[in-house]
Amino acid sequence: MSDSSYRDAIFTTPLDRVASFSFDEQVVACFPDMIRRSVPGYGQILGMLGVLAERHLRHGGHVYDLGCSLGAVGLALAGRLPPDAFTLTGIDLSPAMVSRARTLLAEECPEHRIDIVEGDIRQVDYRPASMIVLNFTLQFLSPSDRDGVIARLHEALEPGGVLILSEKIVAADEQENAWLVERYHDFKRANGYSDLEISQKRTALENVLIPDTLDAHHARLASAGFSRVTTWFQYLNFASMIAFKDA
Ligand code: GEK
Repeated sequence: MSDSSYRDAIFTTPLDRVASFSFDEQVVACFPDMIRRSVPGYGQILGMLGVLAERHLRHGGHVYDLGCSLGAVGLALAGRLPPDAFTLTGIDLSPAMVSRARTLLAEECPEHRIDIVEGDIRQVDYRPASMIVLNFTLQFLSPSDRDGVIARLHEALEPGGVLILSEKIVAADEQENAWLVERYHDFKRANGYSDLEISQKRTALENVLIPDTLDAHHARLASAGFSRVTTWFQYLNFASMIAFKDA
C-alpha cells in the first residue's frame, strides 16, 4: 500500500491558523505514511490482528472494521486468512477514505468478501458479528457518544465474540503523562517530523482526538457487559485491548 502513498507534509510550513484536522483528500493521499510515522506500534498491531483473528474469529464469521480508513485491517486479515474464513464490513465517515479503500481492496484482495460502507459508526444497525475492530477510531468520537457505541457493539457480538480496541491513551498521573507525551514527540522526531509539524498537528487534533485513560476504557468495556478485558499491547501512549463476550 505504501507504494501508492505520498509522504505526509501537511504541516511542514507555518500556517496562520491551523484548522481542525479532518480526513479529507489531502490526508487520504498521504495516510499510510502519516499513520505509520505517527502511531507507535501501528504495523505491529495490524500484524497481530491477523493472528488474533485466527484464534478468536469463528470460521466464516462476520467482522466489522469501524473507522476503516483505507482498509488496513481487512488487508491484514486477508493476508493471514483464506477468503472463506470471514466476511468483513469496513465503515468510515470520510467519502475520500471510502472511495480509496474500495480501490485498494479490490486490487489487493479481490477474492476476499470485504465491503466498504460510508457511514457513521454511531448510527449503524449492526448485524451479529464474531469480531469487531476499532483501530484508533473511538478516540475521534465525542466522549459522550462512546458508552453508547461500545454497548451497541457488545450487543452485536455473538457469544464468544471479541472486540479489539486500539487507542491513543492519556495517563492519569500528570508526571507520567508528561513523560509519555515527550517521548512520543521524540518518536515523531525520530520518524522525520519537525518541531513545527509536531506542534501544528497537535493544535489541529485539539478537541478532535480526545484520549481516555486505560482505566476509563476498561471500566466502559466492563459496564457494557464484557466479562474480561486484556490490554495486550502498549507502546508509549498508544494501546490496544481485547474484550471478550461470554460464550
Ligand atoms: C486503520 N482503523 O488504518 N464513523 C465512522 N468513521 C469515523 C467516525 C465515525 N463517527 N469518526 C471518525 N471516523 C484505521 C485507522 S483513523 C485513525 C483509523 C487516525 C474515521 C475517520 O474518517 C478515519 O478514517 C478513522 O475514523 C480514524 O487501522 O487517523 O489516527
